[in-house]
Amino acid sequence: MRTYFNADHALHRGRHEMFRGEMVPCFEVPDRVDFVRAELERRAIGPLEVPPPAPLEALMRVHSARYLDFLAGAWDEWVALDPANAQRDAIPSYWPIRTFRSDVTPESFHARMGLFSFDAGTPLTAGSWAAARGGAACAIAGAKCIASGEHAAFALSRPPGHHAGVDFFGGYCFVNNAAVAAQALIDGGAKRVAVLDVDYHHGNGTQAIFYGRGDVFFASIHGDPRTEYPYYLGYADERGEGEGLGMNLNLPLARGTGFVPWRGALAHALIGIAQFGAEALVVSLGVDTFEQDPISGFRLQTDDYRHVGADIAAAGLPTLFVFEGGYAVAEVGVNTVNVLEGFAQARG
Ligand code: 7XA
Ligand code: ZN
Repeated sequence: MRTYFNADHALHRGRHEMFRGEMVPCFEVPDRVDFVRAELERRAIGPLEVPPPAPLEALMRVHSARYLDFLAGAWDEWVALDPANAQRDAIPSYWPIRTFRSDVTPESFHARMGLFSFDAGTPLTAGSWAAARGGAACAIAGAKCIASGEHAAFALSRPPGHHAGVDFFGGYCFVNNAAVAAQALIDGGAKRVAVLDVDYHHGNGTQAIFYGRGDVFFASIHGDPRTEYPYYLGYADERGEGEGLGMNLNLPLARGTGFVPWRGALAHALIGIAQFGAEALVVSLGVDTFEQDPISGFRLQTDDYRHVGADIAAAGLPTLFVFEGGYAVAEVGVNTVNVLEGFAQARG
C-alpha cells in the first residue's frame, strides 16, 4: 500500500491549546506522524511518496474561497498586528454564536478568527496553512491512486481534517482532507463515495459538508456527543437532508466502550455503506479510540486494530485511509499501521 507523506506537516507546530480552562501543551504534535512513518518503514508496508502541491481549486470544491483566503493570510495578519505575535500562536476568543451575524466579514482579525473557527483548542501558527495544504495534497494523491485501480492507499496527512467545515477550523483541523479526497473521487468520475469515520470524535466537518448530498454517504462511530467533543453534532437522529436524507449514519457510543460493541458498530456502518452502493471508500482513520489515549474514552487495544483493518477490507472497496487523531504518541504508529496491515493481509 502506497503512503502519501506530507513533507510540510511539521511546519504546523502549535505551542499551547485551551483545554478545560487552562492553556496546556498541544496534544496534536508533529511526533505523531514521525511515529507512524517509522512504523510504516519498519514493517515495509509499501512505498512512501511526497505528493505534488494541492491545487487550490481542489480545496475550493469543499471549502469557501473566503475561508481559504483567510487561512492563507492569517499568520501574516497576526504578526502585522504586533511583531511580538511571531512568538505566540493565534487563538480565537470571540465567536458569532446565535443571534450574531456571520454573513458580514469583519475587519478585525480577532473577529475573523472567531468567524472562521469553533473552538480555542486549535492554535494557528506560522506554518499551519502550508502544512494543511500539504496534508490535502496527500489526500488528493491518495484519491487518484485508488481511482487508478489500486486496492488501497494511505494519506499520512497532518494536521488532521475531519472537524473542518466549509468555512471553519477547529478540533486541530484546518482543511478537511477526507472531504477533499471524497470530492476528488467524485470529480474523477465516481458516482457514489462513502466516508467512514472511525476516529473517537465525530467528524462534524465532513458530515456538514456532505449533509445535503446524495452522492457521498457518511458513516461515523464516535464518542456520544452528549458527553464527548465536539458536543454539538454527531447524534443518531442526524440522517441527512434533501437529496442527502438517509446518507448520514451516526453511531454514537458511550465513553468507556470496548472493542466488541465498537466492532458491532463498525459492522453496522459497513452494512450501510454496502446498501448505499459505494464505488470507493475514504476512511477517516483516527486511533484515538485506543484505551490509553489521553483525551478520549474508548477501550480499543493495539491488537484490535488489525481486525479493524480486516473488517474494512471485507467491504471489497478501493479504500483510501486518511490519518486523523490519536494522541498516545508512542503507540500511534503501531496502532495505525496495524489497521493498514490488517487491511492489506485480508485483501491479499
Ligand atoms: O478527532 N478529533 C480530535 O482528535 C481532536 C479533538 C479535540 C478535542 C478538544 C480538546 N481541546
Ligand atoms: Zn479524534
